[in-house]
Amino acid sequence: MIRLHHVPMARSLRVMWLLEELGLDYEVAYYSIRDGSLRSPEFLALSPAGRVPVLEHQGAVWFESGAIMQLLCETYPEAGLLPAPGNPERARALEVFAYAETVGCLLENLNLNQVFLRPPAQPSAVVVKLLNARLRASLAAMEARMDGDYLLPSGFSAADVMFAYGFELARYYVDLDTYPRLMAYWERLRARPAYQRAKARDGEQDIYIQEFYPVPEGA
Ligand SMILES: N[C@@H](CCC(=O)N[C@@H](CS)C(=O)NCC(=O)O)C(=O)O
Repeated sequence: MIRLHHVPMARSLRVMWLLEELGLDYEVAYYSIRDGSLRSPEFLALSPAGRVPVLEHQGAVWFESGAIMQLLCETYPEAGLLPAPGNPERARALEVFAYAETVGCLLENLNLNQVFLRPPAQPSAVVVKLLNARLRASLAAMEARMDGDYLLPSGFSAADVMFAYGFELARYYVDLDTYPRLMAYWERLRARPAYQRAKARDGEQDIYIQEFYPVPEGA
């Protein structure tokens, strides 16, 4: 039995997309980031910080999206979605796995400031400006390195799933047209049937209320 604990449009979408790429059957337990369900004792027993994704896989319980992605790729090596130890591309793949969380943490902090803070609390305009600049710099660095169809020279891999999830979400904070190579890359990824199946199961997101969150005036 495989069960994914999932919040629509959260990092658990990475795992959902990978499960689709692997062609595995899985159940989905849906949660909302807003209703307290991630803080229930039952969920905290699965995920110590009360975060998604969690994957129950054949009796094991895994949390942290990067670890889950790596474990899945290594459990199903025949899919060829992560270079094995000894393969020269493995270093690049693991770098991208971690870099995706550099981007993920910037998005998370922008979300805290610009989406989740409720009045009378106010975001710091200066902090938002810095976070936004750091996000743009992180994406620009990947844009500069993008010299093929996918992040690894050998082709599509789980590294693309890890990184592209954050690139898609960055549209709430930055103009993605600033990154033409990443945009062309993203169009290639969006066309993948597995991505489309994952989006069909993702569910209705209740994280973002606006289409775009600009840096506040006066920052
Ligand atoms: N590094 C962790 C981060 C997980 C994480 O923060 N997930 C968010 C959704 S994207 C979450 O569950 N947040 C709930 C909360 O912070 O209360 C991972 O990659 O799995």
